Amino acid sequence: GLLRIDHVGIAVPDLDAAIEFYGRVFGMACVHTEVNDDQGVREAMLTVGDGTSRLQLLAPLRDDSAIAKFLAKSGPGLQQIAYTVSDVEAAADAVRAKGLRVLYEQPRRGTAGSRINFVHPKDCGGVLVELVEPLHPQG
Ligand code: V0V
Repeated sequence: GLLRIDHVGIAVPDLDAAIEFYGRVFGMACVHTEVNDDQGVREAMLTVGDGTSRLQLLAPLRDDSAIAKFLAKSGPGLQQIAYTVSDVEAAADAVRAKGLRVLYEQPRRGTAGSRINFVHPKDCGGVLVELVEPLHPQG
């Protein structure tokens, strides 16, 4: 099952400008940045309030990346909601068993050594759902 909301992901054209915006307007702290070449993103993780909620800013590395396509089609904005799971293979299997399309046969590498997979947005009411197994799951 799902443990909690891991993060909410927002597509942005300029990562540094977005980090500056969320810090200045909402006081959010950037706690991690990373380039994920496989996913074609430069990303930043920001904590909200007490640090238990997180926002992920996603900027495209390349024109053919998922984030570049999303920005071209929909513009900047909410791109995904991610749920923490303790076992990403089991979570993906459970979703597949309900007849939904999971994007990858095997999990791929996500932020900070996590393992990730996605449920197709067309099977989730227009929402791209990410399943995240953190490197060090808590609870
Ligand atoms: C596309 N669509 C979306 C969407 N992206 N709907 C809701 N939310 C999104 N994010 C819609 C799109 O408007 C189309 O609607 C339809 O889905 C099919 O789109 P498409 O153009 O045929 O397909 P693509 O090429 O845009 O691909 C969509 C998918 C792609 C979801 C397959 O974005 C993908 O593979 N995403 C998973 C990887 C990802 O998002 N990586 C970046 C984050 P109509 O026009 O048919 O109605 S990386 C990350 O989160 C990391 C590293 C982490 O958390 O650790």
